[in-house]
Amino acid sequence: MAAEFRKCPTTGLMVHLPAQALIKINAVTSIVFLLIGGILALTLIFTRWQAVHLLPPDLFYRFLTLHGIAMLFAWIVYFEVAVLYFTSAVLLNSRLAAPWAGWLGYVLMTVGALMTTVAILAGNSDVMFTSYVPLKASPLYYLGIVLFAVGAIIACVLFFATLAVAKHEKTYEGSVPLVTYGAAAAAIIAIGTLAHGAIFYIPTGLWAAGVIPMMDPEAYRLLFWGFGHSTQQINVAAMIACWYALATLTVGAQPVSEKFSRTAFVLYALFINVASEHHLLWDPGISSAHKMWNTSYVLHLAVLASMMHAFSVPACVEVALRKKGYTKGLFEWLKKAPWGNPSFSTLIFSVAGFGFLGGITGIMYGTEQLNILGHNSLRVPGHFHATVVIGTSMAFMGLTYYVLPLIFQREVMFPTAAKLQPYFYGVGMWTVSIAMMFVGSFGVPRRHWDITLADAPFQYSFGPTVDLGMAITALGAVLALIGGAMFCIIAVATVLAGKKVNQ
Ligand code: HEM
Ligand SMILES: [Cu+2]
Repeated sequence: MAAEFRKCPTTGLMVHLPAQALIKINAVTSIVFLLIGGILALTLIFTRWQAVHLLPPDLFYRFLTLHGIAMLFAWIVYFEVAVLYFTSAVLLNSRLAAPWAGWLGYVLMTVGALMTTVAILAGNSDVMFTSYVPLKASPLYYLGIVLFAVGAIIACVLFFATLAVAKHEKTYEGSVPLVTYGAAAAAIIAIGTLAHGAIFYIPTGLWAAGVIPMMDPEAYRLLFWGFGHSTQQINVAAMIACWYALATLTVGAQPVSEKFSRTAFVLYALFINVASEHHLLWDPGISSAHKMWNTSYVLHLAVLASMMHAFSVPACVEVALRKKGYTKGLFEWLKKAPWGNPSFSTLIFSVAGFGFLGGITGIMYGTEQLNILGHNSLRVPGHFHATVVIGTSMAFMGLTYYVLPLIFQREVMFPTAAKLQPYFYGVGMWTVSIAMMFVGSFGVPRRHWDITLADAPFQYSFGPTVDLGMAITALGAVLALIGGAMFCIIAVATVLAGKKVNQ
């Protein structure tokens, strides 16, 4: 048994080698999809910027569909699976309950992701990631997503089985660490969410295959967002678990109050799924009273949880830095913070971006009247690139800089580039998000190939302010793409050729 473990010289943790292998393969696969999604993003932005207008319409919608799937499903979920194995087996010094199940999950996810990718590239599944009925994709598209979801459910079950094994075999003392607790909140939300996904993707696939005569679009949208909104909450819970991990790893911070932070995670598990109807605020099929109850009351219990974390994470960083002696004035601790450590700068970009850009705009667009004004405009992708990109994706990037030495046992290559990478990506994505929201508030639609309506009997122009806004969006995207490429190159080069450490 012991041969299956190695002792990490840096952290003293006992690392289960089969768990380590699964963490590696999931992390590498996620980064491959990030690279694919990033290249597609470049083509999208340069199509939306009318001065370049790169892609023809069919390719625009095809790449838009694949960008959403590669990023939001593949990059994020593979990484989350790696986080689940890390926070259960590694952080608890435990063996992974059943490594074979981890591999089964990985194979299902990968076969599924490839099926959906092939279906999209084949050109008969240009349905965008929401695949709203009556848009119809090839049955392969839905089958791929279902297999992917089943694989991810297996990973969540394996996470809980490993927690049970660790408890039974007494591999840790006291209660599980906060990071594992946060990952558990994410996994609880995930199991319900992914099952939800199967409930409507299966009949929709059967409808696309001609087995079922019709799908009700209204029911589809409701079920889709029961899944689609909740998947974002898995990301939020996983991101916040990463925030606590990064605060500890970078400045040695400890939660100011464990109870406070744990209560906030419980609020997520209880309330976050209920606010799904903020995606349907314009939908004629649901009554206003119902929508308002759902989004204007219940939503705030989940928002409360985010506010609790948004105060407690910076607070624990401040306390840790003040303990190091940076006590002069109000902000010496902030000035003397390790800004050259990419995981730290990433943490700050992520917390501030998720809170100020993503969170505040999310609450605004979750209000019925404001939502109706901004719906289907570029405000919406502006908002969610702040949450899933600046928030979640950056937190995952920050953690990668520690996963490389601790799990891959390699020294991060190109340290100067690594230092700069978060600034390129962070400043770029902040620019993209703000500029998208800005032009969206002028009415520029989302998912639109040609805002001049060149093929229509009349021409349309939003005017110079919007043209400038779109150019700034493209400029931000270029910065972000440089940062994204730097991240992928550093990670892949380190995995393949980094100097071996911690052997
Ligand atoms: C360099 C980074 C990125 C850039 C420049 C970028 C850019 C874009 C653009 C231009 C669109 C199309 C907006 C529209 O016309 O409606 C888009 C859509 C989208 N992006 Fe990104 N993106 C990036 C990274 C990401 C990441 C990391 C994720 C997820 C984790 C993501 C998730 C999405 C989703 C879900 C959509 C919507 C797809 C749809 O409407 O069906 N993006 N992105
Ligand atoms: Cu939502």
